[in-house]
Amino acid sequence: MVRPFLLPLHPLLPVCRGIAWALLALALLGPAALRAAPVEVMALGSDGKPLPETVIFLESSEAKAAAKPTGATEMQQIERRFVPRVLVVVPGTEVRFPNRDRVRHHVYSLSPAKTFELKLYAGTPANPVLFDKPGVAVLGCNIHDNMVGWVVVVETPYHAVAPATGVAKLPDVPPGRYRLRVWHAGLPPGTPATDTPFEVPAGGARTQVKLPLTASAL
Ligand SMILES: [Cu+2]
Repeated sequence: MVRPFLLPLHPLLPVCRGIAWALLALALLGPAALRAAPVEVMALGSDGKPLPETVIFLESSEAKAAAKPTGATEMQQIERRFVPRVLVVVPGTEVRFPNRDRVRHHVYSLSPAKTFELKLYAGTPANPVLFDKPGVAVLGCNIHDNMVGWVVVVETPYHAVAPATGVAKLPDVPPGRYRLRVWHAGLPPGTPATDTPFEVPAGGARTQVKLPLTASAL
């Protein structure tokens, strides 16, 4: 006979075994309500075409509590462009700005969300920049006026930036009531992210959002 959990015979053995099996079943099956699932958001422009670089995030009080800073995060400079051009982080994240070009850059932000300056440098500046409050920091370079990047600081771990396909994928979202927030750097400066109630059922969700601009706006 197989006694999977408790080997010594004891009067309480069947009870213990019952509890153990119940816990195992709970762990394996789980209440569906607690299981995280993918959420896909198709971001479209006013022309109905995919809108890359759209920032999608899902907010709730539970999401805010779950937002923990990630480890090393980078926004590089390659061929006089920020890569990625749009970076989403949670408050408390340190971002490095390695310069992969032969020319020097002088990266700065005057945005209230984060004001900083990395004076003329080559390579990777020693100190990362700490983004400590929610909002959008618009980055520029003192040397190259056409360089522009955005660090979007959101209080939720459920965020994504739409790739060229326009489909932003948030892999592990627990079911629940959220606010779907949508932002794009091509919106007029200072425009807040759109804010719509959004319910994520067990098993995930798919939706589509449309913004009043086109991919060629940037
Ligand atoms: Cu530069």
